[in-house]
Amino acid sequence: MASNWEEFYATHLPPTDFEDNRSLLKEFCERHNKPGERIVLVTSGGTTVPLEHNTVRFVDNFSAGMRGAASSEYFLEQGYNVIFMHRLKSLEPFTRHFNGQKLMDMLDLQENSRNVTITVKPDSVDVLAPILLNYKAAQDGGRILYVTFTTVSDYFWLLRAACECLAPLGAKALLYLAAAVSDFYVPSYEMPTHKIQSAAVPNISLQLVPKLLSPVVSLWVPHAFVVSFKLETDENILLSKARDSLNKYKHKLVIGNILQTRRQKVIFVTPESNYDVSLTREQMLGGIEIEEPIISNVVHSHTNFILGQFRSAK
Ligand code: 9Z3
Repeated sequence: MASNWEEFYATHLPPTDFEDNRSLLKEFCERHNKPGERIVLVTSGGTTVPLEHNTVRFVDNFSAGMRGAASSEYFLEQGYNVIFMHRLKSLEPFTRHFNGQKLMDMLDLQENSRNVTITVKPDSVDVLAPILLNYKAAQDGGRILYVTFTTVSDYFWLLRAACECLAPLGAKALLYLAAAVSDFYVPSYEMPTHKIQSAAVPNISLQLVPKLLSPVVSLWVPHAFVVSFKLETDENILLSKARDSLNKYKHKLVIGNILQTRRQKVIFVTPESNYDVSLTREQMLGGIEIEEPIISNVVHSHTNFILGQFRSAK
């Protein structure tokens, strides 16, 4: 019998831009599969579940994409090459700092009869310059690849393709699965083609989404360092849920967080122990982001993991 996830791929077509993205992923992974280089796959943002093939309505998963976007910047700082696999229109590394009208407010405009000059306001240069510098360094060095998904099905296709391209890197590949993935969906064959009519209250039946962590860890990238996130709203069950996930999928690390406090505190759950990573009030007021200590801890564990593999291969 086919497993749930195999059945999912058999009954859901790949997104239209899938082959283009697959080529981009392959080229990126081959180019960075060199001694001393590492690649992290960061997934970010929430997936949608369409209710109609010609989609007017969909169910969405909450996530601004801040965790993934901020983490990607810190991974780049630590020398990683980054595949930023994110929900279309969610926050992105670098541009996340200038959301809404912020960028407009940083600019000045002088106009005379001959020409228009746009300049950065002197007090904004200090803010913009370091971000622009890091952005340019990542772009010019070809160290970041952006790929996007919208639906949970797009996400499934992209994640498997990314894993296939990352597999040859072995332990040098890090998966940092911060995207908020739908737990329920309407199977393609049960979905109406056209907009659901409101003459009567529709009866929508949802099915459980297969858990992709299982083939990711055991089949697709068995030598990679896999980190997943666990999101809860009830503090009392977070640790046990995170530990259950680690026991079930046997990956390396689960980072647990509570919706309301996710910017201040997370819990690292490893096979051996668990510990909090948090910011003090002063750090928060000083503009430190929780992703900074999260990434330094993750990178430290990934380095130990690579060294461990290296020693056991000798
Ligand atoms: C997370 O827990 C992320 O940290 C957040 C980040 C989505 C809370 P924001 O994007 O928020 O900064 O606004 N992601 C994983 C969520 C998730 O769906 N996890 C699954 C689960 O909890 C397991 S893969 O069951």
